[in-house]
Amino acid sequence: MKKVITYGTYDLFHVGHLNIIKRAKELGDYLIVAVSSDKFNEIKGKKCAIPDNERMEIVKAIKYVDEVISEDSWDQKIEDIKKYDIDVFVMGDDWKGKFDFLKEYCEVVYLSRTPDISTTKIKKELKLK
Ligand code: C2G
Repeated sequence: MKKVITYGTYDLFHVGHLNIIKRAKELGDYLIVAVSSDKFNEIKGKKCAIPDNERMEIVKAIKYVDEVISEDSWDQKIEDIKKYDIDVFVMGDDWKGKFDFLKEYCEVVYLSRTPDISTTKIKKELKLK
């Protein structure tokens, strides 16, 4: 069984998030999505509109997703890849090159981002702070 993993905040879930999850699943048979906890988002300097438990619930409900885990630190990826026996690590290409160090543990794939949609854009349009 080919296992795939991807990481993200998935705040104000939108079609860009759905596209990368769908395409990540197409690269294997089993997809794990690591969703950033509120605690970790503070470290990332990201203020979420939606709390982590709800962001995880939404991602869990997506038919392409087999398992959801919490992302609590930048450096849990190697441990996750070993712990979950991951074959493919996937991220949007806004991260291109940033995770090449994982190549000694699994395949690293950067997929093109969906244009013209982002959580920041949605917040701006809704005039959220
Ligand atoms: N994404 C995309 N197209 C968009 C917006 C996002 O393909 N229009 C992808 C991103 O490239 C990422 C995933 O959707 O792979 C989740 O995006 P975010 O929720 O913004 O996650 P991010 O803040 O990039 O956190 O350790 C990695 C971090 O947790 C990634």
